[in-house]
Amino acid sequence: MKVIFATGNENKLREIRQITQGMDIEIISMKDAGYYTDVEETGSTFEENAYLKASAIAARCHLPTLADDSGLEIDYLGKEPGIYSSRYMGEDTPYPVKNAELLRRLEGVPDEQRTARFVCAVCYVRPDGSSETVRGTMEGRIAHKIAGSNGFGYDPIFFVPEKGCTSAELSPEDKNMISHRGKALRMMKEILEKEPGV
Ligand code: ITT
Repeated sequence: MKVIFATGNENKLREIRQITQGMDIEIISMKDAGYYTDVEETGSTFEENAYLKASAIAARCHLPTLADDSGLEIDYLGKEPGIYSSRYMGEDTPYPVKNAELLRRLEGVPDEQRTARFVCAVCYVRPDGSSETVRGTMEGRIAHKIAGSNGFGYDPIFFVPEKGCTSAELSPEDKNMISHRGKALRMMKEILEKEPGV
């Protein structure tokens, strides 16, 4: 099954390709499909924004389309940066700066109050406009210092208790096995397998 993945984020795309390897899904990037659109994320939930991105592209290319809207929720900060994760401190601010600022805002906060999660909503929009959305999460807590160079974004400050390290210290395979994105895409696979013609 061929689907467009409506994302401009190369790091996401790399993970999406790794996770869907061996699944009966051929992922076509917007770039490869010859489409580009920077959809305004005006929704108030991950699910709404994933739908906005997937439906905008599906309406233009008339092909089955997936999109991912994801982010980091830090409980102590009232679930910030949440749906604003890529826009936090400005879209062009480098992640080492964003991560250092979040660590600063949590200075002196004990481990039990540093709980956080990565959330990933994946939305599938059919050419007829109907849609399905799933959500995957990965629970953890905000580390006390930046560690690791794998992954992207907030991975270097996201401590995964079951692994005893940050998600930036995990191999891509280990991260994908437990990540919000891995979980959401495996749930979406179940839906896609039931699609007619697949
Ligand atoms: P598209 O909308 O084009 O897909 P984007 O980067 O703008 O790309 P989002 O609006 O969904 O995507 O923002 C997701 C942000 O959440 C991302 O830029 C990271 O800052 C953070 N994030 C999501 N998943 C992550 C992960 O697995 N590891 C680290 N940070 C992650």
